[in-house]
Amino acid sequence: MAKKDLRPEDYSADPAAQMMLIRAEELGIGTAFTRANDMSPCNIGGAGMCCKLCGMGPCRLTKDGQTGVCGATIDTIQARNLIRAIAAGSAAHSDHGRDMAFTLKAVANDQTEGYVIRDVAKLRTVAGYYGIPIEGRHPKEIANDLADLYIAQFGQQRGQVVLTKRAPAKRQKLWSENGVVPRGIDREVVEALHRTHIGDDQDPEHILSHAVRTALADGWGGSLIATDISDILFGTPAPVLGQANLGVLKEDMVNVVVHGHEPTLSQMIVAASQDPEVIEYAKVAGATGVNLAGICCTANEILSRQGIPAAGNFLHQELSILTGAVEAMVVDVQCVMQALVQLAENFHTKVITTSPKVRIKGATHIEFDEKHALTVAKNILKTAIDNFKNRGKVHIPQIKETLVPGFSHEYINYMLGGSYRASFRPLNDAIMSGRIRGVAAIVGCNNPRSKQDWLHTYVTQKLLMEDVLVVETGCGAIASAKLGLMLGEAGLEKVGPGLREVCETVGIPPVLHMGSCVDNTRILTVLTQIVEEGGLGDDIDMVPAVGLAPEWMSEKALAIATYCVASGAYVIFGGSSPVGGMPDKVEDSDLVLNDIGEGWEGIYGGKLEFVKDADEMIRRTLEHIDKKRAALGLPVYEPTRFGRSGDARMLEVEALPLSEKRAALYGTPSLN
Ligand code: XCC
Ligand code: SF4
Repeated sequence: MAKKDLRPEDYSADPAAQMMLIRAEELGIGTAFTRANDMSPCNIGGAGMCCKLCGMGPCRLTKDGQTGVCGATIDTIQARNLIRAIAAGSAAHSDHGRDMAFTLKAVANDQTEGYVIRDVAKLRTVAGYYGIPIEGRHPKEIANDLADLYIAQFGQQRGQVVLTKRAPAKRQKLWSENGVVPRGIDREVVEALHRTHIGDDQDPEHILSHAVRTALADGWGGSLIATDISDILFGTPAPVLGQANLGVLKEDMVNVVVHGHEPTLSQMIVAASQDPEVIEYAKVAGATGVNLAGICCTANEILSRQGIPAAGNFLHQELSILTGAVEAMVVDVQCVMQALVQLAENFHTKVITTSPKVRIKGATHIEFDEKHALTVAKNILKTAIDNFKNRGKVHIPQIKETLVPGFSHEYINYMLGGSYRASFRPLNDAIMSGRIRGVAAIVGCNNPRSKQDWLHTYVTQKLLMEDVLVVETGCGAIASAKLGLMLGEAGLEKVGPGLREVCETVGIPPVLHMGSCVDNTRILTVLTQIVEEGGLGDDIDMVPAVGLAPEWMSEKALAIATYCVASGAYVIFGGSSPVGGMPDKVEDSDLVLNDIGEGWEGIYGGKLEFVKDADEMIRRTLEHIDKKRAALGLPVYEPTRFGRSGDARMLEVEALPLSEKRAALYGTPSLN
């Protein structure tokens, strides 16, 4: 029984999603949207005040001064719940990083099928950070040493995760003084679980300090390893032309949707889909070929490297199956809804699990293994092609947008100065002069408890008008892509004049797609490089920048938030706080909330806040940016000071036909 009478336009801001929700209703099929409406969240658990860490409980605390059976207070219970979520999020990212490190090791030793080291320059740069010898060595030798070093970071017991040395010097000192330098990635996750077992760490601040160390093991550890190695093996992203939304599915082709996170699988499926033998097999089956499309971060991985279209973000996983046009949805790890299998039973779609870690009852399991990667990928595609004949009626919304993704930190560096003068100087200068007021990283998930994509795109658009440069990853990036914000001519007229001038001069969209969620580490790298370039302070907390995750839902998002805060960023999350307490009813339930806000700000210069209202998120973002500008002695942001120089060119570009506009603004994007 639905709690509220909601219409498709209340569920999602995306017209393609609205069309599929109407279709779902016609068919009488439920989705996460309607299930969220049917299921009200538990208010005690939602406030972080329910403990089920032992068999004496679960203890649900609802009154001031109340404790659990063991005597645990509300603060302790909230801190334990939060650190467990952060540990799970860090574990997910880092286990992905571990698998990447094993893949690199196997590639270096010729034990895989189909993979090569695609970006030798990045391999050499990364190896150089750690003093791994480079000169005169074969890339595979360097890769072997780097893989060994990275694999060792997971099981390391003492010392410091080596990747933390890539943070600004002042930041490293601060971490060390506060005892939060991660020693080994797995060790911090295990210790988080140990500390929260019944009868262990019961000082909320002490627990939260370890939460920081655990999250740092993710951001400056597991996730950064994942990004580094993905770039080395599959290429560091550079701008390509891509498309996003359900309209990328094709009526005359075998549609294979890849969903999840690890690029090892999706990259090989991309390769297999271009194999003449596979294309021929599809033709024999009556299709014109195989059409790949991504969902969630898998989408981001192959979109930002090869321009493979994105069918959508998190809440599009069920909607894509509802088109009736998907022969197979191939999933690996994370953010894959169990509901897919039951939903797929209404259609011909096969849900194919591939990871040895993930099975879903009722799904087809074809285990992926890097030793036979290309063979397995071809088998998966053939299974999809064999299923083409079973397709019934299709309903593909003819809605899609074009975008230019692929803004890795390396590419930003290059685009600002070219190969010989690659530098962040122009970006720093633009921020210092006030052309760019500041930077916002808008990231994170969809959450059916809030209208899909609405918060993301509202906040993004408002900040662009305020001359804030926006960088995005994850499902948030796909939200902006679907709305056409990642292509300049669709958006530059709605962008503040100073930012517009910079976008026109450099030839970039006002919203930069920086990759998947593990690639939030690219944002850390950009911030570090801004600091190292000079003029904007000597640590990340001095840069006029804010991180936002307006529609977050996953535990990984909490890990990301925490490592960003510990790196010095002000982070604003939408929705409700997992440690929100009920301060109007239970007064002593806001200690943890204050601790991760003002408390962390006092130590790390960054803070984590949960803000429901979109305009309030924007207000706080701008207030923070302006405060940081003032602290650096930069000119007060002045909206009318810049932009005239760009108007004449903009009018010229406006007069061009659409096909030429893109080239005039960005040059000709490469398509490989
Ligand atoms: Fe998952 Fe990474 Fe969230 Fe999207 S944004 S719903 S975590 S896929 Ni990371
Ligand atoms: Fe209750 Fe304490 Fe057990 Fe938690 S650990 S369930 S508060 S008795």
